Amino acid sequence: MQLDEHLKTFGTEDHLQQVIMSCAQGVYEIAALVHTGAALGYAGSQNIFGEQQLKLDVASNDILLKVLGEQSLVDYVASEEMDDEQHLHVSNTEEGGAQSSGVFSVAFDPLDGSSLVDVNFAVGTIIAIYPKGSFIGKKPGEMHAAVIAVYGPRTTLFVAVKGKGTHQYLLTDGGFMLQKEALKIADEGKYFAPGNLRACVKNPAYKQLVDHWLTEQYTLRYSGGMVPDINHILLKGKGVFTYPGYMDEPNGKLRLLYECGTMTFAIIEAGGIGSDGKMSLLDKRVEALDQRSPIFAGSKKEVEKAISFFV
Ligand code: AHM
Ligand code: MG
Repeated sequence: MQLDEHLKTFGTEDHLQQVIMSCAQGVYEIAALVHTGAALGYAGSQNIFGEQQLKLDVASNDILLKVLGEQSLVDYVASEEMDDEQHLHVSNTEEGGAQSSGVFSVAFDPLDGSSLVDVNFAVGTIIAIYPKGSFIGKKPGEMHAAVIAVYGPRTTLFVAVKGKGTHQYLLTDGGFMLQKEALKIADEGKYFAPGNLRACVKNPAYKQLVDHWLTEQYTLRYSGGMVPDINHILLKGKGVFTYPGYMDEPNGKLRLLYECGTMTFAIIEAGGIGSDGKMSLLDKRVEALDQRSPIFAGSKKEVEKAISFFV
């Protein structure tokens, strides 16, 4: 079944469906760039995090801005590759002011894990569809839908719609086809994906957690890309992904708006949980676009166990 047909089966609202389909078109175009290596190399610019941008980062960002701009449903956009949030469409009012006609605000990390592209590891795109308006003050729990792509040997897509579950689609010659409906993450499962292992040196709690996983003979499934790592949890239906902070970087590296909140939304729609160690990431307010957050996400009991080492 095609993506748009499947979205209709669970009553996805028309406007939301249109924006999801635009995101899918963007993923289709980004996949072509990733798979051919057409835009490898540095762009010669930096993002707000001071990270070198790859040509692929910039090209993927441009693709998403283009596809989202093709209809008038999007109000604000924010991207890991842009300095600030911006209105996608602004029209002038009779009084001479400016107003946006959008219904949704869309935040994205156009190519997460892009430092892995040159070695041909899997990478991803993370897109969050929120109600209209600025992202500042919003919580990931307000999201209408998450659209997450994995560019591996195959291009696959997760779409999570609030209250309607997380589903997986496969990019084929005929478009995105439903592959797995209503993914389900079990409460327990012995897979671990330990991001920021370097933090063990300055965060003994993390080292103890890793020792626990090793002693209990958990299986390591870690690629260095958050999207393929969480993809593993969603598809195997169990496991835990962690990216804690440490003394110098108490919030770690991953961003609440662009990465942690959106991935958690898809995990929670599949029956798992996602926390910063203290609270659900869905309840955490976005105070700044570039706000970072620790993340512990996946199977409920595995996440709770992991967090217990840090309290
Ligand atoms: P990016 O958005 O700059 O690509 O960084 C995000 C990626 C995640 O996919 C991954 O979990 C993390 O960086 C790994 O970072 P590190 O190996 O530096 O800890
Ligand atoms: Mg990223």
